[in-house]
Amino acid sequence: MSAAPKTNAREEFYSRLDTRSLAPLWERLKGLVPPEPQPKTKPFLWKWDDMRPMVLEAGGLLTAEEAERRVLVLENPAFPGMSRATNTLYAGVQLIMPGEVAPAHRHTQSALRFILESDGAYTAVGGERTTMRQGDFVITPAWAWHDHGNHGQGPAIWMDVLDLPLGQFLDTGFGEHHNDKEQSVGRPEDDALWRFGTGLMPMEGERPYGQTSPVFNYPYARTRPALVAAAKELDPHWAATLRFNNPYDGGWAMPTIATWMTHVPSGVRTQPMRTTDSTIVAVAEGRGSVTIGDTRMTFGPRDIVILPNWTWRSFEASEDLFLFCASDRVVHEKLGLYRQEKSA
Ligand code: 1HN
Repeated sequence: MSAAPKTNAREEFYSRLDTRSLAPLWERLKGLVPPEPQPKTKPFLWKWDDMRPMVLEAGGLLTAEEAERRVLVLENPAFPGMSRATNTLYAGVQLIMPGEVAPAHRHTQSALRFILESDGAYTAVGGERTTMRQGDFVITPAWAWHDHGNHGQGPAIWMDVLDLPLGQFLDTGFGEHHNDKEQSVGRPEDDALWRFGTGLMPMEGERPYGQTSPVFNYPYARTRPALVAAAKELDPHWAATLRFNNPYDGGWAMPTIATWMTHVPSGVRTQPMRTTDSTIVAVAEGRGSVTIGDTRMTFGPRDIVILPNWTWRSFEASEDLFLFCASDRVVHEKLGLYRQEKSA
């Protein structure tokens, strides 16, 4: 699919087309249908030791309430000014100091939190609070009221991931504020986990959050031992990987963001693979390195790494690694676009 050679007559024709908002497809086809995906997202690493003091500094400049959400956006250098960690996902690090409240609001975007540091922070979703502990994966379904607070002694810091860029593409993003700073809480803590997260399901009743899992906190205290158990048999490319599922149908926990955790035991190196989705990785525990294309990055606990789409990657653990991952894979699968390639 190479473009036809340019001649003066053709060029002159193209500029006349342009004045009528028309364009020659044959000049564009190659760019529109390349022989393989052309990733724009760049590999990137945010170090916890850089992020933490800066988000705490923001805490000295304005309150959570003033900010509405006091967050440092993780902006991929490929997308300056666009609030994108990858081509399709937004990510940031949010701070709530003891006694503060991030006021209740809701929006059409789906959000998740991966907790990096917390001593008694909570979020409320749909009339229920959950305490957020380090390593927990917490979901805010689309259009669910949510507010956050901190009853602990120290700062609470977590990574937010939202499907904002996807919503921007579809032009479906909007939200509203709650009349009250905090929504009223009508159910006991961990109610959702007891009703939906024990291998049991209510016999009757509607799905409370449409396509999103009704379990909104997947505690690390449960995930970690499951990963350790799974590591008895390692996959050469995925090591020990478990995905977070929706108990209603066994599918992904969220309709637009795929989430899973990978455990790479110390000394193990995964075989290179590439996938059509782009992935945000937060290090829950451990140290190691990742080779992304020809870039090698060394990381430690609570660092955040971007794996661009369709780029070879391989992890190596120098200490037992536990990685939280979020990608747009679920959207690729729904649209029949997901592909992966694995080195032998
Ligand atoms: C949001 O609602 C939160 O609820 C965090 O914590 C980050 C980024 C953009 C739009 C809404 C939150 C957000 C956000």
